[in-house]
Amino acid sequence: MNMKDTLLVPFSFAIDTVNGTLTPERPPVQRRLDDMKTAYAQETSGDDLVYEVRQIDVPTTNSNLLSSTTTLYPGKTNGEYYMTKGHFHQKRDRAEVYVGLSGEGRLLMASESGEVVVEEMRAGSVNYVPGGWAHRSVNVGEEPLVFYAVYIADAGQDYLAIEHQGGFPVIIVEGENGPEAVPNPRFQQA
Ligand code: S6P
Ligand code: ZN
Repeated sequence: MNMKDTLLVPFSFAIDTVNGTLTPERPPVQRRLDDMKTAYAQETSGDDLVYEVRQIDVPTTNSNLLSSTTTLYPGKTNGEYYMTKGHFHQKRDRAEVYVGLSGEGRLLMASESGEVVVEEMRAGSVNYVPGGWAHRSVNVGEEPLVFYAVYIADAGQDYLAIEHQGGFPVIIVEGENGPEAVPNPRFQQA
């Protein structure tokens, strides 16, 4: 590799760990209930803001690391906690690390053969998402769930595979003893 062609200038950002904003500012991608009508077990709609993603852009090559903050607001629709759309990486073998900054959440991970792992997210948690695992975060608390994600920059996001199988194998709902994972009635193994 010719480093003269690929040498980036080092840079820094500051993260507000309570609301996920960046300095210097990055424009957020916003997802509302209307953008996720079929993501939940029961169809939903509305202009309620569910989450915002602020990405620190770098060239999308496999020698760079893309990173972003996600601010996932508290709320529920038809008993299901607010969550991200969730995706496999387009390049399936690309891994990712999530670092929890504030709030309380669950990270759902599912393999293509339907295995499921649910991990906790909170300030100081580090979740390793190996390649091959779809991932969706869920806010089970009363404050925004804020986390920082770092991943190989050419990973890409595949949302359609999740849509086609009706979501993840489990959904997170409020149970008698707090949030619990229950089978997703819409899930169909691909
Ligand atoms: C990207 C990484 C996160 C999510 C973000 C929103 O690979 O996993 O930055 O993009 O949490 O979730 P989603 O499923 O809408 O992309
Ligand atoms: Zn990802």
